[in-house]
Amino acid sequence: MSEFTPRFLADYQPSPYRIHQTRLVIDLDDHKTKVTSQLSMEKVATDSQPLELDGEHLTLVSLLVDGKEIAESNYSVSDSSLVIEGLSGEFTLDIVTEIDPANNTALEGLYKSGQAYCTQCEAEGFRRITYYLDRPDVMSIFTTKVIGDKASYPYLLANGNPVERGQLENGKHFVTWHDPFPKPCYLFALVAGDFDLLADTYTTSSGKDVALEIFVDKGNRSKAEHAMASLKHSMRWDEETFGLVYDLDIYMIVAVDFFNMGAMENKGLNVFNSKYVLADTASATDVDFFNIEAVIAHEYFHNWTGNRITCRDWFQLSLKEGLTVFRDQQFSADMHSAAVTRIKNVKVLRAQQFAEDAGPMSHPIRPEKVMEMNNFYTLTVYEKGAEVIRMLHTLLGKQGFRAGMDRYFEKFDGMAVTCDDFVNAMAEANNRDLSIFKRWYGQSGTPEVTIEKRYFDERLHLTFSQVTPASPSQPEKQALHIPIKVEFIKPASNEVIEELLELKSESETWSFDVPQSTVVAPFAEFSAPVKVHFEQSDDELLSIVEHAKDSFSVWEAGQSILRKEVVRLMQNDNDEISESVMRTFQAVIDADIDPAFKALMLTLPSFDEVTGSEQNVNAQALVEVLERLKIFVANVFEQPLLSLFDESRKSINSDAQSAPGQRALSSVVLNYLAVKPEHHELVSKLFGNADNMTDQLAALTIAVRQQTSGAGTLLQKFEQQWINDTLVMDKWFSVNTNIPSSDLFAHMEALKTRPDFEMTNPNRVRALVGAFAMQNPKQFHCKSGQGYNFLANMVVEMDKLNPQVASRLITPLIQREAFSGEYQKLMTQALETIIQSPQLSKDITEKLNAALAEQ
Ligand code: 7MF
Ligand code: ZN
Repeated sequence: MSEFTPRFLADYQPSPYRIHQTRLVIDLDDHKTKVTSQLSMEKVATDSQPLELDGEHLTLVSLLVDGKEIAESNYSVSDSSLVIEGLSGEFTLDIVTEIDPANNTALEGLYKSGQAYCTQCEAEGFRRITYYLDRPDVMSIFTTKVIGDKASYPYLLANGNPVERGQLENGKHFVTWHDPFPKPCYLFALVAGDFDLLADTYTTSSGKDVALEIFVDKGNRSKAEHAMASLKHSMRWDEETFGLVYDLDIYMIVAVDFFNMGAMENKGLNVFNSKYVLADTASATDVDFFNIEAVIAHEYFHNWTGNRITCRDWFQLSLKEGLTVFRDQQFSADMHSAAVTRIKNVKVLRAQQFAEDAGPMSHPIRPEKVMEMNNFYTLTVYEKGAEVIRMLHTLLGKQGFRAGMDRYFEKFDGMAVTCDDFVNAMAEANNRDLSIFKRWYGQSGTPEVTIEKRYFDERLHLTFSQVTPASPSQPEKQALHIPIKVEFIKPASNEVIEELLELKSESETWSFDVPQSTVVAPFAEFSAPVKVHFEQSDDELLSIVEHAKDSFSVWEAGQSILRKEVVRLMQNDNDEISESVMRTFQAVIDADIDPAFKALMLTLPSFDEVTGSEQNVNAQALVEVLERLKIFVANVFEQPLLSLFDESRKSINSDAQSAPGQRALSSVVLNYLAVKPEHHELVSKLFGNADNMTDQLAALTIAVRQQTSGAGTLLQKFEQQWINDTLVMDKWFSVNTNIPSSDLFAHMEALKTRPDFEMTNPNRVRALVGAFAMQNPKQFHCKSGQGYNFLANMVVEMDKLNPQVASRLITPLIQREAFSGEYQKLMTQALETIIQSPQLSKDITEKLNAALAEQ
């Protein structure tokens, strides 16, 4: 266990050596790829530190210093480094290593995805390609010559611009690429393969033509059109919103089937998980289309926030990720409904990030201690990180934020910097003191804000108090700088007043000249990532639903009524639904609002949203209450829901623009109706008539969850139709894990033995194992512990092949805090079986240590 040691932010030291130029020659071969690296280096430190190059899973073939061999006593090789002594001033290293991409199941460094070679270097994958200073503050100019068999690999790609190409003997050819921008090695990329190419051009606002190229598996070209349109929209948006223009002559995207994450922003050569590129209406859902656009935008936006200005060290990851997620969220909000986009972001934050921040791996958005960097690509760094940027945007205003961004690029373009540097640029450009605000970067845990309301002296007095729960590494938490947008809804007129309050201490009171029964809607737009405690009557909440201007506040008030109902039903098994819930549903069903927003208003809080805010939850009781509430609603509103279903189905054909919203609404409505067997026919009809994946998958999912009599047949039909489409078959595997009965376990074992279930394909494993643990709380939390044990076994199996993916899968097992004792005990037992296995990865070890230390 203790063979692994953590690194600390406090220990950061600049690199004693620089790498001015990196010249690579990569001669591709499945098992013996030869990597020749010529590094033009300089020692900048004056003390006697040796050069320590990182390297893992490498075979060192040869090493020259300034063209000459050196004595064996002057260097040493271990399984993680090459250390060279006696270097000074400027010198050149020639290093030849050999690697085995075909056996690289971890999918880090250079590996094979199907027939193609590709790379993934962030965070520390470059060290699996050659010995190097694998840290983001070492920036170098790369020239990369790629050599491969011409018939099998007609496309040989790397970062930057192609500068030379030619034929070689034995059917090989080569292409040399030069990237003029200095970059850290985590942004290096290489791809070789045979693809279909979708090509286009984009003219920047400064009049330059950029070649846009998307490479996909043969036969999939038409499925890249949406990604291409999304790329052009992203490029235009960044010019218009931030004045940021693309800087190379070519922008390439390659879609691969075997990928650990969503996508990667390598300079000029993004590599994407094919699920975030390929789409047509028959095979991809509206949500897929939305996500593709968002991921394309995210990776594109990294070109400025991440690549042009990068991170000094990996503790600063949120510098690029929080900021880039904020940028992609703003882009999605501009391209679609801002309200719906914001609510969806908040749902993810509360359901997932809040749980992470309450669990054993809780960390600040700028962590202080890291054992395995891959474990810190988290919802906290990304999503809470984006919320922290959003708070700056709220505090400084749109123009102030833009001024801060301009200042940031002026000061730091071409550099590797820190989160502090970013906030300082914002502070300087706006002449503001953000010293208290900076605490958001260093403090973990979700702050809790309690609001007290009093009325006297003809004024309304609001007291806001904040507490961040203590955590083992941070027993004393400081007060944070919290922007609080508040709406006041005046009685009778329902006139709305908006205020922005800034809470900077433990507690503060503001008073307002408004009438006595003014309704207060705090945290409009979800202006800070906090939990709020505020006693509000159902009448007040209903008044917010009806009159608040901010759509987030409207949705939040509706959800508060539903959350209160869930908690109430957990305490007694009363068969009535409260008057307020009835009034909310009635008002929403009747309201003339955007269908996508109506769909969100009619959606009950999810299992994860409830466990993200409640404690000591009996998981089975919660599943049962959510089911009961669904049945109540279906019974009481049967007729209006039927009409709503008909209406939304009709308007899909008449208005293409609102069709995704209407489809979302009709599936939320059908989800209620389908609890009644007499409406199962609607489900099979939706499936049978579907000409798009959104409807087809919605119908199939509802059929499986409700176990309609036709469910088995629909699963078969779907499988027959899509057996040759990998991405759609991932959906099929996922739907299968929604079976509510305990037959599921035998069924999943059978699924695992299918030839198309491969443990080496992360998408397929997540489709089965991830979907089960996240989407089927009833069986995952079953009282036999079978659900937990299934996950534990899969984690152990996966860890041997791909530690990064295993380490993400384990998440629901280590987040025990919300559950009552019996569940926590069973989860802990499952974790204890994992720790028995020999040779666990650093990734899994770090999480197990954290989780088991808690007990
Ligand atoms: C949108 O951040 C939002 C987040 C790292 C890999 C992509 O660009 C990235 C990479 C992980 C987790 C989430 C995302 C990414 C990664 C991601 C993708 C699209 N730098 Br790990
Ligand atoms: Zn990113």
